[in-house]
Amino acid sequence: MKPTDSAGADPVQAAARVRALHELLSRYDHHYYVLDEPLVPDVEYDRRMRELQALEAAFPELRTSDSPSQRVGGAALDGFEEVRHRVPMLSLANAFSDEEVREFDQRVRKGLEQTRVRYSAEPKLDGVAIALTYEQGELVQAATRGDGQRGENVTANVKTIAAIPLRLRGAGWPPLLEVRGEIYMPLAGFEAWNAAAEEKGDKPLVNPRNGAAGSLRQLDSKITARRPLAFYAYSVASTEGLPDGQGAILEQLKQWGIPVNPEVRSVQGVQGLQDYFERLQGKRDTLPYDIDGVVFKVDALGDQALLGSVSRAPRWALAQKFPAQEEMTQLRAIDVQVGRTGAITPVARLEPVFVGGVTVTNATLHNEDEIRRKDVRIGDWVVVRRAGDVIPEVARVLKERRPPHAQPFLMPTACPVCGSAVERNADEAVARCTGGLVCAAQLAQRIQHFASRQAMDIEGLGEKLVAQLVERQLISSVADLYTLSAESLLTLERMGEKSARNLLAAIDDSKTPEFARLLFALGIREVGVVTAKQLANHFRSMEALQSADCEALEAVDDVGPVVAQHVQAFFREPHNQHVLEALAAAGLRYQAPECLDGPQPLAGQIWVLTGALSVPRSQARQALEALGAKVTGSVSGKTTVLVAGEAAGSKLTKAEKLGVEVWDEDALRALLREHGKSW
Ligand code: I6G
Repeated sequence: MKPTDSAGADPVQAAARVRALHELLSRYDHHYYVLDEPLVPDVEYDRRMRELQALEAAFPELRTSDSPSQRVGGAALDGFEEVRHRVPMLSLANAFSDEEVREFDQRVRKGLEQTRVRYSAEPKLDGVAIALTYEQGELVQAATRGDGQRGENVTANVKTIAAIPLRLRGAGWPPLLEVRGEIYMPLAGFEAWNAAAEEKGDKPLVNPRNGAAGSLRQLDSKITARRPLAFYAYSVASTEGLPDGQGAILEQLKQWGIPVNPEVRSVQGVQGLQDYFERLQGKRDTLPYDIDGVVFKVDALGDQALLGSVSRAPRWALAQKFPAQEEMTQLRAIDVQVGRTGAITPVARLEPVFVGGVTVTNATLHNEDEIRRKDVRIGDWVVVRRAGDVIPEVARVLKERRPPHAQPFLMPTACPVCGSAVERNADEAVARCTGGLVCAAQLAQRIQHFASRQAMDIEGLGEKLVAQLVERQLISSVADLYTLSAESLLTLERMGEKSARNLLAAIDDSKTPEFARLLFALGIREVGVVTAKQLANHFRSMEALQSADCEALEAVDDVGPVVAQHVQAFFREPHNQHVLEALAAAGLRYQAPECLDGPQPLAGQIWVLTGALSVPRSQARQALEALGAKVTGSVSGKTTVLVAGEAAGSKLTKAEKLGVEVWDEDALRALLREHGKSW
């Protein structure tokens, strides 16, 4: 379909096109909001909307109150008119436990003299209740709940919400239909809105519910029109002329184009209520909107009438609430925690508070910027949020309750665990401890990285073993690996003499690594295998690398200002210097990179080394790599040659099974000699 040139259209053509666009856009809305099946991408929707707006601008007499273009908002109001509800908007009785739900079901069964009752169950959205009046199928009024008797006329604002049809679809609707439901702000819209607000330096919305309520209270509906709002219907003011039953009514509303929550279910008896509650509670964190509980309603309209209402709440309905996700408490202190990668996270120590079903004493403050943004101070009253299994967080500060002695937080300059300097890059939110090689909080992970295949390749030093070594304080830095004794290893769980011997041999074998491997093993931030190789080839010695300034570092391929800064921070840290000295003292001697310009006769070949060789395995590997071979740790069908030393085990068996060529050490030596190399 091609857009019409509005300027050139004649009035008859324009009127026909406007009618077609009304139909088209409301069909798009219906598929998007009610059927949850968008028909066209947003850009196409926007194109059609602009076409309609252009036609209405050229022919103002074609602009009707039910035009989809009216969703952009109109002239600002001075205030909201009061609206008297034809039928009072009741509230719901609340239940906070399964016991109260059982009692509700008991009362209902007794009142109806039934043994098992059919209920309609739905999520209870955390939004704003609204009453929508349709006369002859056209939306004529939208009113807030107010005190249940009188609300505010927010029609102009509600008309901007694309999910709410301005005209009902199909046929058969009563001449007067009052639909009630909840206007809410979907979480994605809320987050996008706040991200944009933050970028512009505007005040963010406190939460989706406040976002929805605030949006509806705008006197200028053009502002509401820009807010991401949506709607689900949950009941009607009068059931006259409608099908029998809550579920059937909602189904009918859907046919008329009114969005109904897809989670609505028909359930049987108290077990059905409890199962539904549990299912929704489990699903809560994955829903695209906030809910604070579920609503149960006796389904049959006759039964509802029999039960009636009491003190402004129907006896036939109940809201079962989830435990509150937000609570107030006082922030006693802010400590910092050091994560396994050195990331430093400020943690709020709180007066214990019951929230989200558990007692919370600590909550994350994420990082320094978040603390500044929320203006959190020690001593403040804060709102703590615990949603599902997510770590509790300090959501916001109650500034009006701020005590005069409240103290701003200062990020420590030294790591609380190891005392090393704390660094923070200008483009990062997270502060980090630079004592990667000594910090106990980071030690286990660092050691594992140090020993890993692409680093020092120490076979047999697995996660559980490293955890034990750190826990028993047998090592406090990677250098201590080289002073481990068989006696101390034998004190560990599941460590026999043979394993201890093998491990010590593997550690010893790693004492002559290539320079690049050692660099990678040190775990300098953002220095991966490739960058480590580039740095090693460029500087060729630890001394040259350590004394390089940022300019010299950035001259290396792959190294930008961030990596250069990490390298410098690492070598500046005295703790790291001590570990390098201790490694040297323990006999570690790295090998400067070979000149890689020579011939590469083994290029494209994959070699594996196994068993005991007369030289450390790392040395043999380097010699092979200098000839262009790739040396890997496991045998497969792709392996070119397996070099088997003394007491070779499972790798040799596997190679034989796969028909991989197997050499002994002498054959390898001869090959190296042939190419003018040796070890
Ligand atoms: O189904 C419902 C969802 C939420 C409701 C309801 C509600 O209040 C926020 N309130 C009433 C009075 C009824 N159903 C009948």
